[in-house]
Amino acid sequence: MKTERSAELMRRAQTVIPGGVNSPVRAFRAVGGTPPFISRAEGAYIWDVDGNRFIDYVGSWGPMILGHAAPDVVEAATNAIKRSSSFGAPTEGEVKLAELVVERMPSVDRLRLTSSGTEACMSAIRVARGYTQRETILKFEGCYHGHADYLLVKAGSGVATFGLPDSPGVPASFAQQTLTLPYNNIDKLEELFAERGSELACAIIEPISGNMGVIKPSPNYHARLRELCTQHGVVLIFDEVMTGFRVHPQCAQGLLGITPDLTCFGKIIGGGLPMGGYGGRAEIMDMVAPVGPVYQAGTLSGNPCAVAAGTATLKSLENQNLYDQLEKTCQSLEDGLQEALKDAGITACIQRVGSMLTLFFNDGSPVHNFQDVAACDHNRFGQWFHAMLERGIYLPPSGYEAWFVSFTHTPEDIERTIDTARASFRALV
Ligand code: KE4
Repeated sequence: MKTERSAELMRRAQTVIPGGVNSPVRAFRAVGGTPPFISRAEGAYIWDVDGNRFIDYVGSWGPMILGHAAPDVVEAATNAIKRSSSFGAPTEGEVKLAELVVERMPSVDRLRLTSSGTEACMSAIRVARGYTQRETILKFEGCYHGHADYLLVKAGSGVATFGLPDSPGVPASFAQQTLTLPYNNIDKLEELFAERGSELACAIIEPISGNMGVIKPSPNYHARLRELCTQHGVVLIFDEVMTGFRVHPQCAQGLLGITPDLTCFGKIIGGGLPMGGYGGRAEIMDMVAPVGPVYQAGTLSGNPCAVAAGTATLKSLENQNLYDQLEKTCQSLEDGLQEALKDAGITACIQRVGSMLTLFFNDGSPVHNFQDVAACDHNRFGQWFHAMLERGIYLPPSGYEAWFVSFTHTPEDIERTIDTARASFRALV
């Protein structure tokens, strides 16, 4: 595989951009090597600056469910930018997008758009704190909600102890207002809510995890979390930045049948342009300025080009049978990978929800939480990642991430992926 131009660009990039990238995971630190610099993409394929073509399972980390350069999205964004890229004033497009989300999502009466998922999550938490007049928040180990200081926190020593900063620059005082629990552990939920439920402003969770690989909630987990939040007056925030309109036309909450108080959106809602959003019950969302006292703002919030791209994307996701077709594609991918693993005599655990999938190199046991993921063989993942990349399959460069399949991945692409996996597994043994 030719890599000269990417290598040269990485050398230049590192002299002017930290690590040569604008988001850490892109630097391939978890798998080693130099990342290909991408020049263009179309449908399920991306091309790098050395002319290599890959079948893409990153999909810009989730937004590209329609495939790259989807014609309707390109046309909508192109027409929008011809009318200027930004006004800093209300537009009809924002109203239409908000109406579309409110109509589609029973739990959302009001929606505020932001420019990223991080902004959406930090704003939802601020609204929850303002609404409840409480300061302590609860998050779950392995879930990622963007890089606001008080969310870069790891669990303290005991359930009821305060969080610890998980990055330099995060003041201990900020971390101390964040409690962390293991994902999928109902007993720990019961214990914490019994002890401190009345102190909590909110519980924020990825309803189906994607940021420690794909992990499904255990049976009754979210139902119990919902009950405990209701019982203690805690705002339940579903962070659907990744799962939103990815796993179901009504997001993970529609798939799971759980109604959160607030929902965070991102990725697909912007069609690949910078966009996030948060929304929920009117009585909570009407706390948000200018109608309420909780301040939140953004120069490019509701940007007309991102709104055009996001609206075109959501309109293409209107019917369930599109998701059914995508489910068939992803089931065949999962089945083929399982068979290839078996034929190679390699044990691993594949976990999938719709078009989000992760292959964990372990003894084949199911993965329920962050500790289980950390115990997987991430060195082996790195070797396999490169064996696949060299053969034209572009996977997320970390064993803690989800793969994303688009509507444009054809049966031939899936077959090619499985054949390549078969060859790559052989290279491992
Ligand atoms: P952004 O600020 O990156 O738009 O969104 C943060 C965020 C919030 N919530 C969830 C559930 C998310 O998955 C994300 C961002 N996801 C990562 C992928 N693991 C983005 C990739 C990156 O950081 O470069």
